Amino acid sequence: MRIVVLAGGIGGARFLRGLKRAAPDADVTVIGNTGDDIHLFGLKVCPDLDTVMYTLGGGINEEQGWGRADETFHVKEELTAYGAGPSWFGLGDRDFATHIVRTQMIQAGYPLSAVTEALCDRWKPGVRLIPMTDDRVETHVAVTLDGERKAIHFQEYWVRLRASVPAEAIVPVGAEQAKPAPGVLEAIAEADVVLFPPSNPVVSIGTILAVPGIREAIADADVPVVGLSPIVGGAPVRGMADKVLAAVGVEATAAAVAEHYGSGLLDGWLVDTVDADAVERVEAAGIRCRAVPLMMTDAEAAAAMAREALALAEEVR
Ligand code: GDP
Ligand code: FO1
Ligand code: CA
Repeated sequence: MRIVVLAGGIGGARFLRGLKRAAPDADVTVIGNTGDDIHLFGLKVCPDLDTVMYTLGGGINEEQGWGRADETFHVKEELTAYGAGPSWFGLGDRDFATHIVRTQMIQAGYPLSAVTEALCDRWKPGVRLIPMTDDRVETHVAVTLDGERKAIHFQEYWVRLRASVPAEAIVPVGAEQAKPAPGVLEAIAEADVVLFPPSNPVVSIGTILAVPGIREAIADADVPVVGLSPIVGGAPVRGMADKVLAAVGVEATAAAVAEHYGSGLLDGWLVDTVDADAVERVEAAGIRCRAVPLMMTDAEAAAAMAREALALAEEVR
């Protein structure tokens, strides 16, 4: 079975770990979000691609959900000693090697998709990880700070400000000019099922869908598209999805997120058992809906969710 998964970082990666367990023989292609990418110290950092690669490759810092296990921060300390900022983004020594190799290959002329493939040759994530585009897309957030309206990089909004101020708009800078990376549209066209893991609907899956051609390819593909809600009990399980959903005028509920994706895209939607009352509303929107446990407490819980998603895909096929 060929499965295509649109993924951000932590939520997507943990779901993918479950999917691999639930469908070990499936051919999984992950279309990764690159809107979180940030250039620091002359290096290109791809947080969501790295989170998927490290998580599935066994190098992730499990508690944090991002960055490397057994990490040290000597380079970061030395940079801070030189007053070389920013100091709010925690780049570890092992992680720096990934960004150095990636930046070297980019500067040698390789597209991000080829670089990602090369990095995955080491990590062997067990899925094909393709960035949504090889072109530069960076998510910026419009905020008002000290009475002044400005657009800041998503990472500054989330990591430095902890999303403590309202997000007034989310702007995937460069998305309109971006083209799907090689293999993305082909993977969607050949898929037997497309899954939207419980990733951030706005700055992860939304950003991937903002690359011209991707949303259309999924909508036009005559295969089941099934998603899982990242919102449980009216709140994100972690992170700032409620803040960025508010920016696009969507309430932070499991049903509202399904409606936001729309029946033109989604055929099925899984909500957590605490949101069973949302099933009727989602079905009324023309999307088949089931309430199942959606907390990824461990790989087996995530595998159970993946099995439910694949079962729902067969039901709507
Ligand atoms: P990020 O790029 O690191 O923010 O990761 P993603 O965009 O892939 O996923 C972030 C989303 O994952 C957040 O909105 C969380 O609510 C969601 N999430 C994290 N853990 C869980 C979980 O155990 N269950 C569900 N349903 N959602 C989760
Ligand atoms: N998230 C944080 O909350 N604090 C950090 O210092 C931080 C550093 C970091 C370094 C490399 C990397 O790949 C990811 C990192 N993240 C950090 C996570 C990153 O902000 C992700 O984009 C978030 O998970 C939201 O998408
Ligand atoms: Ca992310």
